[in-house]
Amino acid sequence: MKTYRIAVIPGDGIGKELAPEGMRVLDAAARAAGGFSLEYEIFPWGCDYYVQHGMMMPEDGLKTLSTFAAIYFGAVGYPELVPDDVSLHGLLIKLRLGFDQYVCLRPSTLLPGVKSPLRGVKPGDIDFVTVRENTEGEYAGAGGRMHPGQPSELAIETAVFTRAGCERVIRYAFELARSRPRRMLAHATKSNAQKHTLTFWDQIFDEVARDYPDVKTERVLVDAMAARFVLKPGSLDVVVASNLFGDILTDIGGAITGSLGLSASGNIDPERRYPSMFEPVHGSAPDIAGKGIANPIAMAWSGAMMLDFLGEKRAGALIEAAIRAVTAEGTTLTPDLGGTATTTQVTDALVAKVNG
Ligand code: GGG
Repeated sequence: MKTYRIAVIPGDGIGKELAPEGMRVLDAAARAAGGFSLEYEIFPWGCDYYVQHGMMMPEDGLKTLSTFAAIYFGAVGYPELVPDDVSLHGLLIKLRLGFDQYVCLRPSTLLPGVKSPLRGVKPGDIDFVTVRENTEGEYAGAGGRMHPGQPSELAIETAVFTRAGCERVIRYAFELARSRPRRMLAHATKSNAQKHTLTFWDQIFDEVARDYPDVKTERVLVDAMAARFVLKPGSLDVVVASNLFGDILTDIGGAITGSLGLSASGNIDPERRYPSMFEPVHGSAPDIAGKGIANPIAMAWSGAMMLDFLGEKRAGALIEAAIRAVTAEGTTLTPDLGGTATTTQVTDALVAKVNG
């Protein structure tokens, strides 16, 4: 029997409550599918760790994690303890960059039984995937502040777009689009205003597109793309976007599919040189942390993406089917979906469905 070693980083806020719930669902799926098991090691890294050690994770954290099959991540951020830019760059972004997880895969799917805030939209009408560039762009951390306290004080944040970095993520998005029935790929840009980086992005997109004549492509300005997510989400199949644009657009993707509490993601190294990392799109939600009402579905769904990536497709599919069954029934839902169930009750319902 195969055993996968999974590094679990619950992180902060609701991440601490959701990681154990996600592991319950994963274990149920492993038992039900058979043929493999999961062995977890928990790493208590995050803002509490920062308060004790002055850093979000140990110096040798990447080396420690490098031997695992995958990373299962909760959420990061607790601004009462650590400024958000310090916590995000000190943990989540450090892992994405350190393990060259250059593809951030974020599906937007309207589940059965879930009501979209958009009028006239029903399950099946929203089913697209955003491929977010995950290691450079606007989150490269390049920049600085000068002349503090002076009238001339200034801050610069430089977006970094490399040929290799753009090409590999755009190529991944084309391959993904080619594997889906509609074979459509839209790329988000703002090259009318960002005359250096995004014109370069557009140019590379057009170059790569020549290798995929069977994929229908579209260039969409990011502001128009944001409106499109809301007004015509059914017209989208695969979207590729830079780091910042992808981050913003996928929160809209969560909103139109009923709740960010349903949005899963994978931070992927497609070449499998390093562990990939799976996490809900939502953050640590300090306002509801400790109340036992956070929605565990995004965490469970991220776990399904992890199993799928590890090659355990049947187990991943069992979790996805359980999620669909629970939302379709609509009797055990957390408050973000209009229900009154607790985190644990929703997880129990997911486990029961996985067990059949
Ligand atoms: N579970 C994801 C999480 O903690 N997200 C916090 C956040 O602000 N993320 C920004 C990003 O995904 O780049």
